[in-house]
Amino acid sequence: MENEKLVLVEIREKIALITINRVKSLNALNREVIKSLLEEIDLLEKNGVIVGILTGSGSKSFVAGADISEMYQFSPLEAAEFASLGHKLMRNIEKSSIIFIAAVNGFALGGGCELALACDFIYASENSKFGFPEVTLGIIPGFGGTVRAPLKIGISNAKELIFTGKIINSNDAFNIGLVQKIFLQDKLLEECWSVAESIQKNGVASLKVLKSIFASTVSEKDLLLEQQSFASLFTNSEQIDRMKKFLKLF
Ligand code: CO8
Repeated sequence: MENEKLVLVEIREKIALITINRVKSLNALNREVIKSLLEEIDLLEKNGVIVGILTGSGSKSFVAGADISEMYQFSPLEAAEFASLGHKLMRNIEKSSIIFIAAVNGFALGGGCELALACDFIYASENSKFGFPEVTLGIIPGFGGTVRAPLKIGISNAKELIFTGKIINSNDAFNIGLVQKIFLQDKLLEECWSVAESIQKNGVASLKVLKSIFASTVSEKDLLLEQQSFASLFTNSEQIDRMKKFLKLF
């Protein structure tokens, strides 16, 4: 089990299923997972994959956020490096020529919700849950959520979710435009493959040009501001206290 790959990839007909595989931690993103995702996505692009379906292992979680057990002891410098690594992954997904469908099969919280937002659109299982619990941990979204959520769901919906840290179900996520379609959990991947096949039949050059146009709608300057603000909170005892509380360390 220890030696299992953190990211699993299956390719069929220029469509790749990419599965984050850390089931025991609800697929939380640590540095290793982020680096593996970066490497796998780079390889897929080099191999001419046209559509990627990104999901989480198991039936409970897509990604339950950045790994709190790794983050809680970060210095501001380490937090800045982690945010930079996460931003690189999200931006690579956005700028890549591959069209990414997030297949959200459970919790998509914090960095998990941000990862889904970096994909081109989101399909979800009916049991999925979304939110930005960062404020409950004394931090802020640090993988681009403050930039991409307002673009996708509007500034007030984004502020409501981010300021409250509340967790919403798939129907509420659908109603604010965060999720494009909801499926029964055992049909989610099948439906994603079917849409991926319909996209994959289209002109490859058209898809590539579209990806780059859409990527340019996200402001690099705003992403950098979030990255720097995120790191600044790691000088604050609230962050350590709140994260230790989640980890039951006192
Ligand atoms: N990090 C590390 N471990 C986690 C995480 C996480 N984000 N989420 C769950 N786990 C672990 C739990 O600690 C637990 O481990 P163990 O079995 O060893 O005790 C295991 O996964 C199962 O979790 P639970 O027992 O808590 O399962 P429940 O069904 O009771 O609850 C929840 C599920 C509601 C998802 C709950 O686990 C939870 O609240 N998780 C944390 C969610 C969260 O706050 N996510 C946001 C994290 S912050 C973030 O993502 C910031 C992103 C920006 C980073 C910027 C770069 C630096």
